[in-house]
Amino acid sequence: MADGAQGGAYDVAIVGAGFSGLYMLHRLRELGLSARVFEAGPSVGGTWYWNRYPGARVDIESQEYCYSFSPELDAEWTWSERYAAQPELLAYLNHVADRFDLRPDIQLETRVTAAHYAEAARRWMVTTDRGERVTARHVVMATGCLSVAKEPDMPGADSFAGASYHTHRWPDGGVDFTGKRVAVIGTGSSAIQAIPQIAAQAAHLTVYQRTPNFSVPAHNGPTDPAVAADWAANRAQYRQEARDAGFAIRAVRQAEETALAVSPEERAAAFEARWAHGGFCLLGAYSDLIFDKAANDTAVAFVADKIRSLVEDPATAEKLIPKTYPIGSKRICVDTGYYQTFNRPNVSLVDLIETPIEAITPAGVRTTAGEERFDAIVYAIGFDAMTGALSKIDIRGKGGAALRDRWAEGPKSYLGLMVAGFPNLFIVTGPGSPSVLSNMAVSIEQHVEWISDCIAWMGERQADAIEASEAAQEAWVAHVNEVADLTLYPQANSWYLGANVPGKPRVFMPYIGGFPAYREKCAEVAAKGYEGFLVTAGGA
Ligand code: NA7
Repeated sequence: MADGAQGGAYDVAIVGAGFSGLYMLHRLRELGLSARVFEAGPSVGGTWYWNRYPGARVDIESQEYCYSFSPELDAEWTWSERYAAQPELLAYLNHVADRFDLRPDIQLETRVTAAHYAEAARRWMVTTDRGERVTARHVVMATGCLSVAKEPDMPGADSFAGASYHTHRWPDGGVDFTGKRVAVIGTGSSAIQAIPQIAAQAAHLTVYQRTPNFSVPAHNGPTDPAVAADWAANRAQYRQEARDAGFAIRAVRQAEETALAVSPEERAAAFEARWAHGGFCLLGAYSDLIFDKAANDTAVAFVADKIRSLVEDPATAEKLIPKTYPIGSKRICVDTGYYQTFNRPNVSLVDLIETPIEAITPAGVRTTAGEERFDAIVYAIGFDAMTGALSKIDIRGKGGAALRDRWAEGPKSYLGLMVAGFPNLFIVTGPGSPSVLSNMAVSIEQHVEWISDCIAWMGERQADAIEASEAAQEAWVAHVNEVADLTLYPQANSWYLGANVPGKPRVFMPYIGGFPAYREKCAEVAAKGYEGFLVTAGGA
């Protein structure tokens, strides 16, 4: 039976009102359960509320980066561009909140600070930064994989007299850089989207690059009416094709042949065609690009030549070409005019490997080559990915064990969904699931549906607790590592490995075995009565 929502007692407490939290609430409502969403931000939207820096847009085509659960929602929403920009994505999520009347159960500007499991009562005690305490049978962490930003750790960062910005929390209403001397620190996806926009406005832009990234053109533009019509006619089939694709991204168009099985001319033509199409599909050109270093080298060489052809100054081009890790082993960026921006007379590039930052000073940035003065510094330095948001909350399971202690050596979970010792605590797209190595929209729907089905199943059996068994968790973690080691991914110092956060254990966090295999495994586990989980009813 569903708990009433009186007295702050819910069936489910959901943390976060982004893509995951909104759909989770909708599904639970359909089951007749009481649920409350706690969202730290002043709006729904999660990632797409916070990341509103200039140029912020999704790197997966909009037609497949959205919910698929409601044909009515699909029918009434149109995407104006091939890759939606942040304002449109935020408008979409707000529309979803309104359309499904979700707002009454969402509490904004409320950060969950703690969640403690009361073993005898089999309930979670959830505490917020407003001093509220509510209880819930289940907690769903819909906290996002890239929601806790890294803070500038360079000496003197607080001393800068100009304006400091972080791409992750851009001021409402934007920033006017006209006439300003601006520094951007970082060259990840956020910076690569922001740099062309800032360069077009600023008097001068200096880009501080520690590790160059591989970037491919988006070829973004207004939605092609023929593409929209094709999707409208074949949406169900295309969505299924996405679910059946390794990264759950239909547009990758994964080829089956291997790179070295074809002639260099044929390979060049294939890469060229995919570069002309734009986006992640370059990595789908051959099946062995993420497994075989020699195959990968062919794609590296292709992109390096592209960079050389796009950047007029040969020395700058060489600095922009990644040389220390395989292509794809860090998420490739999808850009609009990134490399060409370095041809502008008002843009310069500083290679921090050659001349590292010594300090941020009151006037600007000092590297080993000297000090440069700025009016504004933009930090685009990334996130404490995948575990950051969970570690920030004081989560305590059975015996008062803290999740952050259990994960001190790296995150362990069963299917990225649950953690042994933390009954009734679900994670959406947690470490150990495909999450950031997949189309998040597809992965989120699969997780939300699995979790709500599980909660419904428990309700039917009057089960009051479910948790991952230690044995199933250990076996899954071993499998996640085993498949990661079959690929080139661990060769890059990426945030997939926690390598971007000093002191974070080096563990490959997402599951690289492919979304279809993962989805099948989750379905099989559920079909076998939640195999690998311990289920208790009435204390038994
Ligand atoms: P990323 O991809 O983690 O990029 C962060 C960038 O900031 C990257 O170039 C880092 O260089 C650089 N960085 C981080 N710390 C420093 C310091 N201390 N000094 C200089 N440079 C630094 O984050 P994004 O926000 O761009 O993108 C995250 C994801 O969002 C992206 O993959 C998409 O999925 C969307 P490093 O590589 O560590 O040498």
